Amino acid sequence: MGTPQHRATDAASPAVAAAVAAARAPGTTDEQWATLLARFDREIGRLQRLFGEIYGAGERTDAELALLAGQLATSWQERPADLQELDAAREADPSWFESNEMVGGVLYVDRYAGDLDGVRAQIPYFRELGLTYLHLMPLFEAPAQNSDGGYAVSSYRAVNPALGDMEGLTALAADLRSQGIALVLDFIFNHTSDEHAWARRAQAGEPEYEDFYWIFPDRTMPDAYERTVREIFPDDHPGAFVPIPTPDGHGERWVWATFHSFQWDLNYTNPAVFRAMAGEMLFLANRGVDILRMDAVAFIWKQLGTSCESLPQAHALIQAFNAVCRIAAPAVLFKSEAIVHPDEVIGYISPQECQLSYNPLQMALIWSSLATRDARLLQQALERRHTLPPGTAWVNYVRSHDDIGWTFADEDAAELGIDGYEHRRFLNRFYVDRFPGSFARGVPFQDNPRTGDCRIAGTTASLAGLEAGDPGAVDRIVLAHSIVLSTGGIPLLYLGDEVGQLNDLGYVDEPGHAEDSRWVNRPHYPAEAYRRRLDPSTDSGRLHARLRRLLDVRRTTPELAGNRLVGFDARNPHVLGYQRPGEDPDGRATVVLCLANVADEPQGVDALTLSGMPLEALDLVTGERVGLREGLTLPAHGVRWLRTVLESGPADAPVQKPDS
Ligand code: OTU
Repeated sequence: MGTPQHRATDAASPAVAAAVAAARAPGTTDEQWATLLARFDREIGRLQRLFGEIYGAGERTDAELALLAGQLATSWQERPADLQELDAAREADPSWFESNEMVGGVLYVDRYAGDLDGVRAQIPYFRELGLTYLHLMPLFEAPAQNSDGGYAVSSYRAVNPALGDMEGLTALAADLRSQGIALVLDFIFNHTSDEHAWARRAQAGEPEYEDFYWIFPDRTMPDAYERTVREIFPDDHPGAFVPIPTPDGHGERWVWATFHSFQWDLNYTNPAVFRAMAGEMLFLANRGVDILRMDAVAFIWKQLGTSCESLPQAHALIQAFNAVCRIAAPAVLFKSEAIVHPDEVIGYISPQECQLSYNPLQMALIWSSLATRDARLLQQALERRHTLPPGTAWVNYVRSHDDIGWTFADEDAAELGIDGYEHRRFLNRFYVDRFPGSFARGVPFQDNPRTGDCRIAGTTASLAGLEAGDPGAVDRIVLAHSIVLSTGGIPLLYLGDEVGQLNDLGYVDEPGHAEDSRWVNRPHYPAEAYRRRLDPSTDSGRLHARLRRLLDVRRTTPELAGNRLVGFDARNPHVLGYQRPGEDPDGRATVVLCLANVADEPQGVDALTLSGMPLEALDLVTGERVGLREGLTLPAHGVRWLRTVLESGPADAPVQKPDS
């Protein structure tokens, strides 16, 4: 391979080159070393630039970068051989996650399966569903009660002993991978718990660790920051800061805690924090994690006089973490968790930042369309806000473990004559059953009478009408899932929803959960519903069979890969329409036309509207041929995935323009 050793020195400072060279381990082959140096060559210039943007150019920054570079070189060399192979394989196939075979599931280890062995025991069921991606909710060491469902991490290197241990997690990651399932874990990098060793040492007054957090001796700076930041969990504490004792225990000081008082925000203006967290990230990567869910990305950079959300440095920091992975664990992808205005959500998505992102707009508007029986806001979002940069993908979901916030753009709604404020008020009332005739049985979350802010919580089934006994419930659940399965991206199932699990009102009696209504939508494994799943005379059975069918069809429908979507104006406000152009398994240019009726009565798409389509289509779900010349009728909450073969023209010729 010549003398590739010199190339890393070209792109970086001599200090970086020296640190990398010094990190070479005796067992590393020339070929491995050349591979690593090539990655440094590709990424180190970018990392250096980002460090300059974040920390300012200077000797301290250079020294930190050199330390980091050495750490990266060591980490990749310590990476198990199978993961090093995976690195190369995914570099060679960077769009692996855009396949129509990708399907995700998410679960709490303790609630769904007891422990990590219980998760392993469920692998046959995951295979039955066709999962290729499994998100285990935070499973790290955390405070006994105050853990925010694991989002308050006390050690990133230790598994909560009730669930298993690190060896067990590593083994499970390998088992999942051997079954074609990628492991997704959270990277909770905005904050640690107040029981993390760093927080304890800060509490004890060690200056090195006080500098890991935002600690102030009095209210001067907290007051100044709080003039411009949002309250995220007002039920827990007002503002962004909470009081903590001084090291001597006699006085009071203030620490930044965006979420709960026991979740302390890390101070990324300190480069030592970045380096420490890069170390934790790579530790997890080397255990076999495939995708890191980047928690609370919007909050990681603070600046006086701003909202302290989605600031440019937040992006620079995530890009720097991305560069770290490209060098030391290139198989790993990031998924952005930004549940904010759609203009901000998109800002985190690129191959250089987060390759994947939750799609909170689609999620919120699915529920909006079911409440209003009007598909237009969702239609507009699909036509306007669905496109992504190449090399990235949405993670589409019906609901998550969190609350549902109505994160659509008011400007978009205004174009349809909808007042954003009033619409959110309506949706909140509708979904907590304070609207006459509502089929939904959700509960309010963080109802803030002072600001008028409110979000809602509930399982898919309870929100869709199953708890209320509404006859449309199963159809609505299928409809919601058909959208996340067919619009493009990775569909993510909240496991248990596929058998219609209902709200868990028992959470109020669980230690530490009563104050957080999101626990209503985090039920324990719904054993009864799972038992009924093969019985077609039950709601669970009907739901499971229909979702299984959609999952199977998705897997064998190549048009559903990737993200290309062309709107289809069904000329009926109750009917959502979109086309997925592509090629069928025989290589013919095709379009899959997806239609969904969000109304409670049958709705038609007339013959004129369909006149631009070929004469007939194949209904992919029922296997029937469907004539398109007479128009179509969709039953209440009905869904169709119709493949038409284009008579001529290239695969990318759209059948109908969004505005025609
Ligand atoms: C995330 O959510 C997690 O999903 C939550 O479960 C955690 O409690 C929280 O971070 C703290 O770790 O406010 O209501 O995008 O919507 O980051 C959920 C902004 C949350 C927030 C999101 C946060």
